[in-house]
Amino acid sequence: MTLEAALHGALRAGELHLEYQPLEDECGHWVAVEALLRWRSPIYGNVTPDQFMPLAERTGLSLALGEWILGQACAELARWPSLMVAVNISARQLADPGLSNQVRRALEGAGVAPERLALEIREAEVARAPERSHLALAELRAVGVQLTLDDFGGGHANFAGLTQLPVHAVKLDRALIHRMDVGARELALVQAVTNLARALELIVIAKGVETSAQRAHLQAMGVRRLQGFLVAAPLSVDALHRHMEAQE
Ligand code: G
Ligand code: G
Ligand code: NA
Ligand code: MN
Repeated sequence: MTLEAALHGALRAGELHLEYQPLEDECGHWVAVEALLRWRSPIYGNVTPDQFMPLAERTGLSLALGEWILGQACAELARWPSLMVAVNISARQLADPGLSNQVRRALEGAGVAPERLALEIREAEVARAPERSHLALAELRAVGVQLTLDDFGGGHANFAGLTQLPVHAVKLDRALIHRMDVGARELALVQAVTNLARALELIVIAKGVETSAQRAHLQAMGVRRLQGFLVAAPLSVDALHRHMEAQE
């Protein structure tokens, strides 16, 4: 069976699930989680989204996957009243005129308030279709969800466009965070991007934080949301649940 055929059956066969990677606040409390799609295929073994999302985008299957992910993440979120959940939205989904209604239905179905859902849109995708993306984001914003520009500063940075983009937060690209270890100029870059975002009244989130030196620098810069292996790797629902019970 081809990967494409296997992926088509995966949703119905229950081979997909979500893991959740936490984001910590300045006190080290977990305040949000990012939903990350996982596929355990009986034929191909564990397949990462890097391997199958491009295929799902080409075939349009990412629309059905995306709808399932939104519903599942909202349903699972109902278990953790103190957390927000972030869901990645693909380019196809963002281009789909039905997206904002789909988001509304997922929230209503799970009885989750819109403010507790964040949607992450990759900057590269906004850059590819700026006008259409802008309209889609404005519509989602009207639903009341939080909007995050993902992988910000990762080579597609459109600083001029950022002043008009209806997002609440930017998530700094992992490469920016990793390069902080290189030296003072790399640190200065992260500081400058952070200052820019803050001047535009955007929340700044860092992903890919792996070392306590990175955490210390980011905290000194006033970055209050950190995500990465230093905080925690992506967790199963059960592992997250155990942690949340212990944190209460
Ligand atoms: O979690 P992992 O390293 O396997 O993710 C690899 C890539 O796939 C990342 O860029 C991530 O944003 C993306 N990804 C993970 N889960 C989802 C999802 O639910 N929807 C979309 N569109 N992308 C996802
Ligand atoms: O592109 P995105 O950040 O959405 O990809 C998420 C994936 O990145 C997760 O599946 C996870 O395995 C991986 N990841 C999460 N935290 C870190 C980190 O601190 N360092 C690295 N290298 N990868 C990470
Ligand atoms: Na990855
Ligand atoms: Mn993301």
